[in-house]
Amino acid sequence: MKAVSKKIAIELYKKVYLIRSAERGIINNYKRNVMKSPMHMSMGEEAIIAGVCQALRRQDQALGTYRSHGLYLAKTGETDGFFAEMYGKASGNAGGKAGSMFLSRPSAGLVGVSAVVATTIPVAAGVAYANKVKRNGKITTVFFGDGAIEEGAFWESLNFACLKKVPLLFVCEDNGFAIHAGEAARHGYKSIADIVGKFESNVFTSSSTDPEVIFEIATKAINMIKKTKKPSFLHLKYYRYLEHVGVGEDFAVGYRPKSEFKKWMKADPMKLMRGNLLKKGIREEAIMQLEKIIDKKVERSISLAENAPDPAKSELYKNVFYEKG
Ligand SMILES: Cc1ncc(C[n+]2csc(CCOP(=O)(O)OP(=O)(O)O)c2C)c(N)n1
Repeated sequence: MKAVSKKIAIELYKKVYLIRSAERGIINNYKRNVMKSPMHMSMGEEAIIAGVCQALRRQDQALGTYRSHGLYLAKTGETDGFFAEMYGKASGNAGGKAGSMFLSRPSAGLVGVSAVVATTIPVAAGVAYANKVKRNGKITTVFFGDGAIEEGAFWESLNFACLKKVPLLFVCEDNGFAIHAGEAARHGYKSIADIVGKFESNVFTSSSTDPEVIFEIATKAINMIKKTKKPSFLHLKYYRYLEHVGVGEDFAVGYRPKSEFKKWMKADPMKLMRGNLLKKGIREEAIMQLEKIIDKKVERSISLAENAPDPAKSELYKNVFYEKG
């Protein structure tokens, strides 16, 4: 692995820490029932999100799933609209109508995310195809869980993207579970990387939780899209720290042992990235200062969201599809 510069390492840590800090803010307040949106937390997946987003330019696009707090924060860097959206307030990024599961910010390249498994994959293939036709040089990324591979939409999109050679980066974030169902109960195949490798694509795999490693792989994958004019596919393993939906642990359910969590925690993305900064000679006090700034930004956004007005009644039917009846 080539050494990542100090500048990029700091940017990676800022992304990872922002995601962790923002989600801590959600956990601390969610139990007061002030945020009405179901929460699918990003904790554990930060290396993937930070690493891939760091390899993208602002104008490059991303689409994701209901588990996209991290993606929104890494792609936009903003927290005011994020938290107001969690609180369903008028100042929310989508006026309080999207909540946690439908985040978007096209101006920062976040095209959209969806609560319906696999639905943004064909949209991403279309966005990437449009970029190819327009010759604008943009790269599109689509993040999805391993459960999405069981949907026909994934295979149709993969085939279309490889046939038309669109500038698309597929990112499979594989935590081994679809809600509580493990791989053995779902997969009729041995290795997704082997299968996708038979398509006209560039395939990369990793189970690293080091944001620097993921950044390097994502950079290679993007360079390969440009060089070969074929889509790239990342198969990346991670461990979901919290329950499928909600802000607590779920080890008592019995589908996965806490010992696994403890093993993955030894290579926690935030811990690894903090260690990387220290190894690069960045001082502990400088890191703490950076963390303090991010925590303050999160606290301020939460306070603004708490005190923001609800959307006006007159806004209820604006920008939504509904049947008059
Ligand atoms: C089309 C569709 N089928 C079923 C569901 C219910 N559902 C929500 S999340 C989920 C599991 C998806 O697992 P995975 O894609 O691996 O993502 P993860 O939640 O692990 O990030 C399911 C089945 C849904 N939202 N959409």
